[in-house]
Amino acid sequence: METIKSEYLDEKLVAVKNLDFLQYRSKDLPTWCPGCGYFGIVDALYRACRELELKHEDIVTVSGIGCSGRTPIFINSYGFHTLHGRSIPVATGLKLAREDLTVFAVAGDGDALGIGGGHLPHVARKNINITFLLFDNSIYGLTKGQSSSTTPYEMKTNSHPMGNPDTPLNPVKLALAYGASFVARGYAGNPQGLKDIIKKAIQHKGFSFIHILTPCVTFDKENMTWKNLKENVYDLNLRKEKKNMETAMRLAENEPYGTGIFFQDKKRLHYQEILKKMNS
Ligand SMILES: Cc1ncc(C[n+]2csc(CCOP(=O)(O)OP(=O)(O)O)c2C)c(N)n1
Ligand code: SF4
Repeated sequence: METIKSEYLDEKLVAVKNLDFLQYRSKDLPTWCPGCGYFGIVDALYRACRELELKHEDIVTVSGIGCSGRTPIFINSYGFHTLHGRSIPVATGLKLAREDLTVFAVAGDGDALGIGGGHLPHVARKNINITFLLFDNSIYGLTKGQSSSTTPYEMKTNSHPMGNPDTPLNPVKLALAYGASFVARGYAGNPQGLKDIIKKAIQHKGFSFIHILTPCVTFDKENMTWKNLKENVYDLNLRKEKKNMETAMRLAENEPYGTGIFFQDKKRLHYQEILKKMNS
């Protein structure tokens, strides 16, 4: 695939080895706070698209509302900034209408597990062939630091200055329990590792769920910080365990910082394959 000519990319920079993934970056440079983990996530996404040689016109990124909701604006492809919590149903409709496209749905932890939490079980059980990226910074970023569905118990936030009284959800366990056929976790501070996971998720036939640990440097100074993540994140492959559901559930329960693929069912038919089979 040739690097596209572009008025907004410095061609000399792009010509430097391995920087041509920048062609997937849009001319609207990210408005996220300096140091936000989301920069690492889109970096990984650009690299995955480049390595799979996806055409710009064949990619669609669908988002909800939140700082994460701005993601499609920063990708040089098609995108849809939808309603709060609705990236999954919109991405589902799109994929059903245009099976040929690579469809990403993205959402923050509030977007995905709070207001939009009801969509996750259904996209998983139907095995819709899209890639879902959950940007989990364990806080509401855009609305200035309220507790979310993944904020740790007792953590002080702007909505709970005396401490969060709620028990957090475990996104990987949820995705496994809902029957997602591909469940993984990545880390915004390791774009190369996250890129490899995203590539495998795109290639997976069925619903792929990627839980991404990513700091909100502005509103979380104690939990999901760069320092905390850097010290604790590790590669699950080091565990050398069999990749079955039982192991995946145990790792999801016990290893909040393990990254890699927890579970993948390569044999299960995805939704459109099932419909074709039924109609044949
Ligand atoms: C129906 C509706 N309810 C509430 C809001 C306010 N709101 C906007 S973004 C957001 C939460 C954002 O947090 P998260 O999904 O974790 O994303 P982040 O900003 O951290 O990327 C809320 C509550 C809204 N825009 N629409
Ligand atoms: S508020 Fe938090 S999540 Fe939003 S851009 Fe800033 S650092 Fe990132």
